[in-house]
Amino acid sequence: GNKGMSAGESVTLTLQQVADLAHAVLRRHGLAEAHVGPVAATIIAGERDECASHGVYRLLNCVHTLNSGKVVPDAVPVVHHVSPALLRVDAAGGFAQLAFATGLPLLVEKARTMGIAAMGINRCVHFAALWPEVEALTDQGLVAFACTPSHAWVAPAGGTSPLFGTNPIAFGWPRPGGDPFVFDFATSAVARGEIELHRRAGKPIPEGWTIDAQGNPTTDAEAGLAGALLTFGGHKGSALSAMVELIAGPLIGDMTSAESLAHDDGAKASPYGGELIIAIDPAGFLGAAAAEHMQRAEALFDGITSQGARLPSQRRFAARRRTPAQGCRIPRALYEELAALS
Ligand code: NDP
Ligand code: PYC
Repeated sequence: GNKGMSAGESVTLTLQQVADLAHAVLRRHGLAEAHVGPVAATIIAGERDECASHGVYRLLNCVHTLNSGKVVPDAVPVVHHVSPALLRVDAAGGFAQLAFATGLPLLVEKARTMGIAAMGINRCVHFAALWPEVEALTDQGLVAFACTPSHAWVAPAGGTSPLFGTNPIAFGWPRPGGDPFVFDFATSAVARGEIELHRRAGKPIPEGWTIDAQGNPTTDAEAGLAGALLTFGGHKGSALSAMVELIAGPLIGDMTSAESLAHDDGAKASPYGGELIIAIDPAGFLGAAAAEHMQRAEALFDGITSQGARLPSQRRFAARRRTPAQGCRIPRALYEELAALS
């Protein structure tokens, strides 16, 4: 959302400055030290990969959520073995990042032993992008899937009242010797954070993202945020969004997006509830032959890129290689707001 900004309207920070800012803001607002590292890491990664809606902008949500008492700042996640292929992590009301990191080694171990394993995170506050989590699994050579409900902001296709969350779905596939294949997107036409960035910048939003409170299409970010987001791909995104509600909600004993919004009770804090993460070991089906078949999968990616199409995450990985030297460009107004909170 911030591309093409003149030097006067933005500031450029090194990744170290981004990290210092994130750590300082989170510490100043009472987040326990065990959480500061994992929470900051996901925000720094977002800024490094030029994901404006889930980079340092998210610090505002974190601070607001901390200030409103809707997250337990010193929660201690507890891991429960459920069965040989299942584990649950009770985040105890804390941010999801520490809970994810706490459960990750056991998820990996179970996936390697059983071929497939799932981790349900319960009672977590999730404000972030999902790709850092699926990349933690592709880094271990595993195929990964993750999803989480959010708050009821999205109307089902054919309806006009907010019911679903923006409900992201992320998938990761490890690739020999290269960046993984990763996609991660909201099942709404766009993440709500992206619409918020348009509102902050005073920019209209494209048609098809939202309807206003009367159910009419709108390109006004404020009116759209007060109405409902639309699903992506009509009934298809709507069904996928319902799936996320089900498998990362009742299936793991946690909240739907409507329940999360009711729990929020007007505080406008980040969503609260569960997350489902599935890890699959390619060696589970194929044993020693897995490497040969993973190599064969490369033809699919070549088939995409050889016709000029791009892979999802290709933009992010390009940014990741650029920002360590070039730094991260942040809207000046956002930087000043965050600096005042640090
Ligand atoms: P986008 O609509 O921008 O879609 C993002 C995905 O699509 C990325 O994998 C992106 O890769 C890929 N992509 C974009 N354009 C192309 C293209 N032309 N060709 C191929 N691939 C493409 O993102 P959203 O607004 O839907 O979501 C943004 C983020 O918000 C996600 O990370 C999501 O996890 C997060 N989110 C989190 C929520 C939560 O509750 N925790 C709720 C909702 C969203 P690339 O990055 O390389 O452009
Ligand atoms: O952008 O929709 C969103 C979002 C919700 C929670 C985190 N991001």
